Amino acid sequence: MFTRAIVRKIGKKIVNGLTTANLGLPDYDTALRQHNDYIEALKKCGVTVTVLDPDEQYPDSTFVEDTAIVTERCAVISNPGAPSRNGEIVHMKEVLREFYPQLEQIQFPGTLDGGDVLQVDNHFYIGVSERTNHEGAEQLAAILEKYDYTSTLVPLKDYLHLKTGIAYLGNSDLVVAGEFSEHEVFHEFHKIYVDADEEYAANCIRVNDYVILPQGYEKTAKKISDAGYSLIELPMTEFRKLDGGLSCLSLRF
Ligand code: CIR
Repeated sequence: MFTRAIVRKIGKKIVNGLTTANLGLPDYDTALRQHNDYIEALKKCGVTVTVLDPDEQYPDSTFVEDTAIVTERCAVISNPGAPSRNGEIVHMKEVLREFYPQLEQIQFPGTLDGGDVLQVDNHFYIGVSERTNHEGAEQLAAILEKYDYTSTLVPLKDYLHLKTGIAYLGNSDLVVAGEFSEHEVFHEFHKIYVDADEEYAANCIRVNDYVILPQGYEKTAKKISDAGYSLIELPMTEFRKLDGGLSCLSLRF
């Protein structure tokens, strides 16, 4: 059960965010509307949302998920692997202190993006990616162990982040796309497969009684709905242009 979420309003500089998507530049006004819809959706799920001011120093700073790992027992400030994003953690550390008096932190030479961390009950899957190096993943595993959590490292082949291609809904239901569809590490889960042409929809989030899904991915929406979940579908076109998905836009705890 999530009671809180932290999001950061988009700034005008969002157009300068990192991307590999080749979908053009995001439109600020549309992105702002989509972000507002996102906040409303979280509220509908019963979550109290802390909305941080835009941070024009960091174009990607609306993707707050990458700056921390928040759990029931601890919070860990990450160490984002993209140099242009690393400074985002400074303010997030201040913000999270209000909720978690004792914060853990990933240290150089370890790097880690929160988007590479998937929690499944008391176990964590940690992607080793272009952003999260082995050292960073090992540091996180060691921190989590102190709090009686277990973890598995998952080297990535293609995806930017682990959660770009995977989401855990609960009840052993795992939404998987691309390289994770047949990955041996996830063999024991009940899989909801996302077709290649709907790959972006694999980054969905379960928030209490709902699964929030990007709008326009009808096959995936049907599969998740058929599995018994209530859906909220949100337009995400502008964030997709920056390789950003639904999970990236909030820290939920
Ligand atoms: C970046 O490349 O860092 C941002 N443009 C997108 C971050 C997406 N975050 C995530 O998947 N957790």
